[in-house]
Amino acid sequence: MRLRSMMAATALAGAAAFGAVAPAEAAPSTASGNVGVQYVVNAVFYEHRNYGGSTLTSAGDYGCDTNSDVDWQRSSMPSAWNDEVSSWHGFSNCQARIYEFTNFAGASYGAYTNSNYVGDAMNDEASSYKHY
Ligand SMILES: [Ca+2]
Ligand SMILES: [Ca+2]
Repeated sequence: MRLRSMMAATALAGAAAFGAVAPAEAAPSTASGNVGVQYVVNAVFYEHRNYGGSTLTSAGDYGCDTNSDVDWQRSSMPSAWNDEVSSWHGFSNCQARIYEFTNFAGASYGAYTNSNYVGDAMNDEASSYKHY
């Protein structure tokens, strides 16, 4: 019973997050005060391959452009997420590249919009990432 209500809450939160993407992209705003529509989801990282397990949402004030430059980056993962990522979905036109170590060092994988498995070499290794 408890599990069921948790799953329902997760589904609702997911729907709310994705619902916020379109309006924020259509009208990017620097206005503070309405965080609910200011952030867009750029990627969702997953603990397991094939988009399974816990999720880590990467969000920003806006999505990614079509240039090859870096749009967003995170030089270290949240501590609970160091060496955990096994797959991801990209959103808001973003691709992701993951790095073995913090500060974008070591081996890397990507950039891809989606990856249902990062491969044996990079599985449970990601410690930083960039969005393109
Ligand atoms: Ca994993
Ligand atoms: Ca690592």
